[in-house]
Amino acid sequence: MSLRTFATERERLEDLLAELAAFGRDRDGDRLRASIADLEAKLRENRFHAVVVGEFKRGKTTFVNALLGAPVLPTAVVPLTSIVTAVTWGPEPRAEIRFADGRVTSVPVEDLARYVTERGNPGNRLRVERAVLTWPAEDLRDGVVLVDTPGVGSVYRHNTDAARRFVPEADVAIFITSADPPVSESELAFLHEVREHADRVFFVLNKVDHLTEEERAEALGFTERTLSEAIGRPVRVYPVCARCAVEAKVRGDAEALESFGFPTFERDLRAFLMREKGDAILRSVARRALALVADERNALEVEERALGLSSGELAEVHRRLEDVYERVRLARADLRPLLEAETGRLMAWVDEELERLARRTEQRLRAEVRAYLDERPGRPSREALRELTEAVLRDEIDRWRLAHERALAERFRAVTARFVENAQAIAAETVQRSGEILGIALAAAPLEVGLAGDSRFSYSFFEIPTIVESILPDVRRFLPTQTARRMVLRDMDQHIHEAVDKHRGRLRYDLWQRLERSRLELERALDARLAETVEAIRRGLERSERRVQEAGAAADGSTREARARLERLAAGLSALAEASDAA
Ligand SMILES: Nc1nc2c(ncn2[C@@H]2O[C@H](COP(=O)(O)OP(=O)(O)OP(=O)(O)O)[C@@H](O)[C@H]2O)c(=O)[nH]1
Ligand SMILES: [Mg+2]
Repeated sequence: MSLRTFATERERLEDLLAELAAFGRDRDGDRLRASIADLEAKLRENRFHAVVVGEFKRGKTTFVNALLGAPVLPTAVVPLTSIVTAVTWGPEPRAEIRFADGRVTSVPVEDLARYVTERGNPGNRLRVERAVLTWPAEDLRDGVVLVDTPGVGSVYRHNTDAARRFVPEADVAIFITSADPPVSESELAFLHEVREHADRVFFVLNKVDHLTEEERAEALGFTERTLSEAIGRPVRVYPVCARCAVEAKVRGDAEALESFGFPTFERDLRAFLMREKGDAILRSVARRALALVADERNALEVEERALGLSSGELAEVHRRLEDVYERVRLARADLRPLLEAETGRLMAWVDEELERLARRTEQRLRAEVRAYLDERPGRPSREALRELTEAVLRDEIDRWRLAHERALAERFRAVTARFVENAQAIAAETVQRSGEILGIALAAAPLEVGLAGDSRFSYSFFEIPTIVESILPDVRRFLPTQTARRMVLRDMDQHIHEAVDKHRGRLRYDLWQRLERSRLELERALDARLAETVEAIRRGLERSERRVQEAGAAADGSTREARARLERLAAGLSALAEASDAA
């Protein structure tokens, strides 16, 4: 069976782009270069984020190692992973630690455990935000980023929320459970929270090597039923032995690997990523390249036609075309403030929702701080209050993001669809009018912007702000306890207000920036398309003028040859633009 992979299809597309660039160079000296470089960057920058989640000790880290094919990340029998670790492809093994205060340092890969594990970095006293590892695993070359997370429901409160935080933005989540013990309450609660994203979750039953054949079937049946109930629809569960898979890969033992079902999982994961995202990216880039081919065809038509015009007629054509272009500019300028106003309205909605979040969080924090102080009549611990505040803030913000980010992206998409249509109409009209002026039929290329079906802000994945900082009062140590309690409460109320306000501000800024970036990217794409359309017609005219000057209007075989080259390119690109997910 031939599985279409992102890597192979990307290579084909890159070849076609290189041919198109060569075509442009041969005809007009590299004028397509910027547009093509843009498309190449789109392909290269693509990332598939796969986040591995599950309760502590189910074998998440081992599973990541199995995907990598080597025991790269530290695993243990005690709750271990405390920090999110991302692994991406790189020619050399390299580890980078990012701290909450923004510092970044490179460390030897062997030292990773000192930063990302509970043992090496208890209670995250080093204040590590996350670790990023590059590793030369062939399977990551597609642009896959594997994200290992601390266990859900771990005894360490500070590390239980990471998984939830990463699910909404991942392209796929891999939920790892095992039969010993069976699916727990906290796992079910977690699944319930992320069920909105369940269409992007793979379910894995790990450690099946512990079980007899009979037990395995039973465990699989039970897990499938339990998870299906939690999610509200049937799910498929992959039985694997991650530890055996690591060992089999290290030994290069394909048979052993196969016997625990790991390759089936890997193949399905890859096919899923291709279908969900890879296809969309390839299609989008292929369509944009097709638009450039359509421009080149127009340039050829214009060139041929202009050769038959007298210089007086040509001057008239130029004049009338400039009028058309001026109208394009004006129509485009009219669209801009409208789009700005629409994004402004989206931000107003965000503000309302953030206001609600802030009110709710403040109330909850005040209630929890009071409850904490009531339960402990002695002197309140500054550290405990800090942890409590952090945990509540994180919890509320994570939940909010889970519920709102996708909605915001979808709203943005709905708003922008109209603008894309408008710009499309402007481009089509420009081409048609230019054709009329020249007395020929020209074809407008369809406008392709953004990635259909992807409603997430994919680029934000690693830009999640450090949500929580310690912003807490000094607890007065030497006052009588009642007085201390009153003062602590007063200080806490003040600080809770400030903390909530500060985090709301950060969240707002983060969302606003992403919205702005999306808007600017769209603007840029629309402008580029319109400019390319106009530019192609101009180029056709210029070329005909050059030919007249150089050789008179003698018949030139190069046009026929150029047409043939474009047809070949169009055929190759169309195949990619229309490729379905059939393997
Ligand atoms: N028998 C068996 N043991 C496994 C398997 N996968 C992992 N383990 C063991 O289970 C223990 C926990 O594995 P980890 O990969 O550290 O688990 P984790 O989910 O990352 O744990 P935390 O990071 O603490 O949440 C280790 O001792 C692994 O060797 C498996 O497929 N079979
Ligand atoms: Mg782990």
